[in-house]
Amino acid sequence: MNIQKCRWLACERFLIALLLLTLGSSTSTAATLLLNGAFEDTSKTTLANGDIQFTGWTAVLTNSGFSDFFLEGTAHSSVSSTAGNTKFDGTSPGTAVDPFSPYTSSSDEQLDYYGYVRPSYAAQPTSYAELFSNVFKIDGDIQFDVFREDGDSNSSAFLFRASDDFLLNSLTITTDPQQWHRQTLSTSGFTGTEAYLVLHGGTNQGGSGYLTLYDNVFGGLTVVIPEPGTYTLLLLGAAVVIAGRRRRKPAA
Ligand SMILES: [Ca+2]
Ligand SMILES: [Ca+2]
Repeated sequence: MNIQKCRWLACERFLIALLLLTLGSSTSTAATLLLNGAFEDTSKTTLANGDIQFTGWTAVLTNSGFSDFFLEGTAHSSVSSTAGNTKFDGTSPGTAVDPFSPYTSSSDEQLDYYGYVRPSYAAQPTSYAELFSNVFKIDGDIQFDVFREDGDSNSSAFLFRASDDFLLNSLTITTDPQQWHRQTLSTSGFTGTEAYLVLHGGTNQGGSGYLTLYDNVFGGLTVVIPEPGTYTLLLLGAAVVIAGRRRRKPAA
């Protein structure tokens, strides 16, 4: 084996290792919580079409519905004082306890953020808001916490396959109002499928702006879309490897 061949072999191995490393780091990062699934990153941008872009989520507003991320236990013009004052505090016999920042006492409330979706102030049953998650790889059943302000809160979750928007499963939420409940949306048979979740909130009672709160959404591996620079690096690496292989072809 001559020196030039050795250099090419070393070069190729380095590039293959680089390719594998880049692919491995750009397709997924292990996590069971959806990206911003606890709604703690509250930065947002209103898009030209009126949708609201959050980290990990896009709020789509239909017929003047509302959605935002909101600090639990505080007043807000779009959130009733009843729902706004809930602190996962066990004062209602709900089944869910905040897994990340659980209320411990009035002097240690561990306040955190949740996402809310609700109809317009006029609260027509045709008005609602939905939080669309970023695309993720299904990694077990979808689990989330939900708080319905009223029995007539129209609350539901939908799971769509990302490639063709096919509805994989849905859940109509009928939990007792005024309590945090943990809900499970089965993903049986769909592990590894790229999907997105839609969390819906409207009202079944015209004129009453009942809302739905969501928090702590689990069940997916984050899908990271490679940066344009990463694509360039991959293409450049592949081109050099192919060129190297061609160059080493034995002469006829
Ligand atoms: Ca939270
Ligand atoms: Ca909390």
